[in-house]
Amino acid sequence: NAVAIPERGAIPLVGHALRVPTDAFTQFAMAEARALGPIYRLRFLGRETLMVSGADLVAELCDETRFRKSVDDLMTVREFGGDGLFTALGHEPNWRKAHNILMPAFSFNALRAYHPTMVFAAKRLLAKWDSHAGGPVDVAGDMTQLTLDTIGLCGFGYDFDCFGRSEQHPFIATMLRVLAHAQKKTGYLPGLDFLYANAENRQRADITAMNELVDDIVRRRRTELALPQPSAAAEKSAQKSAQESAYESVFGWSGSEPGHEPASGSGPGSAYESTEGSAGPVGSEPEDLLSLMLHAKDKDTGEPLDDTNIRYQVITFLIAGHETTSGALSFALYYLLKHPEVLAAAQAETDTLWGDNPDPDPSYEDIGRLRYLRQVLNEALRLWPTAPAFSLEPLEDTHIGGRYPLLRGQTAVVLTPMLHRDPGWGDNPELFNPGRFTPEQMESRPAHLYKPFGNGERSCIGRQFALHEATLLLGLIVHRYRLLDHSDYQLKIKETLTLKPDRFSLTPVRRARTE
Ligand code: MNH
Repeated sequence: NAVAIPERGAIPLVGHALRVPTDAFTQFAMAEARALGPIYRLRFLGRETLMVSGADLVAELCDETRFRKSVDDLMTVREFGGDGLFTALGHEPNWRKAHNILMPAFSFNALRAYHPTMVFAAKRLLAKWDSHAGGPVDVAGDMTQLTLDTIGLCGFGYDFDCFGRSEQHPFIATMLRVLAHAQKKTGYLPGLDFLYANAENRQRADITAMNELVDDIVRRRRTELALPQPSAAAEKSAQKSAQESAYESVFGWSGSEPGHEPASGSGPGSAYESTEGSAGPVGSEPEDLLSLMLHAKDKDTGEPLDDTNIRYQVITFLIAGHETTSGALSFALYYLLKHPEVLAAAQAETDTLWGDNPDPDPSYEDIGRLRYLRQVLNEALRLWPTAPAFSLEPLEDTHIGGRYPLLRGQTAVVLTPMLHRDPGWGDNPELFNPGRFTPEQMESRPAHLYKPFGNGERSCIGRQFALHEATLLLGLIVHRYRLLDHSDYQLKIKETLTLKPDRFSLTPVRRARTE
């Protein structure tokens, strides 16, 4: 007894495509969910998709014995992500291979080893904000620079040094253009290729530029490995200044630049205090993402990743490893700005840890103690999950909710921002309330009501990395600054596949201290 699925009137072939603003797809889909309900159909240029946000339906879709991730909606991302982890089909051999190989880079031990590097990167952001002396800062822009620096250093031993350069690192503009185009392109009408030729040419050129950076990162690591003497490596990279050229700001793990060695796992030591390299002799590189990509072998097949796949993985991690975290930090700061009582509670928490010290050196364990700030972050990711959707396909023809047919080859999209506003969240799901994420609240709530990191084995591999990095930075920010809403900012969402607050600025002012 199948039941009709709500949908708007559609034009043959084109379907609903003309209604859909491709640069604001998520907000459109949210409005439609409010009007049409927890499940509705979208027809898009001959494809049809179920848009799902009801908690009970999502719980079913999260059953991995019945559904798997679909990349049909990610085809424009696959043009540069290839069979990298994010855009690989689950049954493509390279997915499990890379999953096996790269998981160790996200263990708790690995996270502990990244911690000093994350602190190092966070302090460069604080230094920039200090230098603004009471003026406004571009929040999403600065968060993007911070998170790109962090994934570059932690994952690849590569320093984008975003705060050290007068102009934005070209990778950022290129990547944002590529993502925006990948989103827009989903709405291209068939047969009108000539209309899109210019944009497509630029996209190809942008992807080539990103690949060149990636190849440079890989080549540098391989070259440094091959160098016979540590001193040779040290001299070589010491000669290069961070600003020398767009793509030339690498600091080898061989540690020639004070304070720039990435997390190496090769001992404690603070990444921003050491005066000489400490990451070990040339020839023994750190266990970061890049070294696993280059050398580790899959336990099942005994094979390493091939060169083409490595390129896709580096691109994938450079993008997935920072865009969403940047947005999450920006939304969290937005809510802290707009909720003085929440900001005060967060500051009480950091004061308990770090007292009057305006410039603490947080330990790894400290970050786990910032429980309230973690709740703030969780709640920001509830209202604005920065990766706002994920897609599933049934393994066999089936029904969901016992009545809505879903056939093999069709896809269902989980619309996370609306799942996160399901009645299961109570009467006022639009209200920002970190109290929703106390341990008691979390235990008493169905797990599938909250999916900011996706589901199952295809869920986010970087979740703990992102939460640690973001909590650490929020802690340091609220401990050091008051936040002024100098422009009475009104939230506007910018979509480039991920979500961010658009043109959001605030004014950080150093907190008065008693000493
Ligand atoms: Mn992340 C998958 C959200 C941070 C690397 N990430 C996903 C998915 C979501 C997601 C949702 C599942 C998408 C899907 O099912 O199609 N990720 C986030 C959010 C943050 C985030 C909201 C920050 C906040 N992600 C990170 C970081 C990294 C990372 C940081 C890397 C350092 N994410 C990935 C990768 C995948 C992924 C890689 C694909 C995993 C797989 O399919 O095996």
